[in-house]
Amino acid sequence: MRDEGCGMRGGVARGALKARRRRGRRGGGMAEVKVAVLGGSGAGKSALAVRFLTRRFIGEYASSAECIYTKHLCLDGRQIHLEIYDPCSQPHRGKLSLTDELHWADGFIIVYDISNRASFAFAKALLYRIRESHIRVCKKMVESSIFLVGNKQDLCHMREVGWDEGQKLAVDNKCQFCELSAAEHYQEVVAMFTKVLRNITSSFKLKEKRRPSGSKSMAKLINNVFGKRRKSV
Ligand SMILES: Nc1nc2c(ncn2[C@@H]2O[C@H](COP(=O)(O)OP(=O)(O)OP(=O)(O)O)[C@@H](O)[C@H]2O)c(=O)[nH]1
Ligand SMILES: [Mg+2]
Repeated sequence: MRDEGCGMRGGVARGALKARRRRGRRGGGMAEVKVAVLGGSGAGKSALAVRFLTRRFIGEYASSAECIYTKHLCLDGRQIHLEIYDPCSQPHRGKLSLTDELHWADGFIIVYDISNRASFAFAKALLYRIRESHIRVCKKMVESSIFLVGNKQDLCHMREVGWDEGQKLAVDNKCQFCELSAAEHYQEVVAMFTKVLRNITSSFKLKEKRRPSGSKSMAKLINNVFGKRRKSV
């Protein structure tokens, strides 16, 4: 994966996610990919996003405003305009109204803190909420575009959530899983984001294949109507 620069848009109004539902392609064949990083308060959402975008772990991150970070990169020879949504502080017991995020995002990274059981329960609730709404849309997409991340692996001496519990939750919800540390594991963070992007772009390709182009579908329609008639003459 080649990095081609990044930027950040802070203070995103809730309406901004709604207004930004356009999917798939930008000009010049560039794929537009939107990833929402969700999870309980303090799980490490901003740390993960910033680590991926800047390679750095800063330690303290503003959590009063939601942001959309943007990055241009090249993955498997394909140009990608990536947008990463980092919401402001999400309380564990917050109301799980994800309507805007669900419409906006092509993929989700659900983060919990392995040293905080409440954050795991919140991640579980988020997964159920995403699955129940997406299952009606496209089963295949749900299975490939959600990544469950157990963050703060460096705090394993304070562990409250076992690796096997995270793995089981991921298997039950047919999503991918890893444990890592945004603080210490830059390569793992990049590998995780890369998998998410690969899954999303290959689901785009699948959709493009399934949907016949305008001229092809018109030809098919004409053939269906006149082809059949011709037979009966
Ligand atoms: N030890 C350790 N601390 C981490 C790690 N990732 C994040 N943190 C710390 O956890 C705290 C919360 O991290 P954030 O990235 O702000 O978490 P968040 O999910 O964005 O939090 P909100 O925006 O408030 O919901 C910060 O003090 C980070 O420095 C990690 O991998 N290991
Ligand atoms: Mg944050």
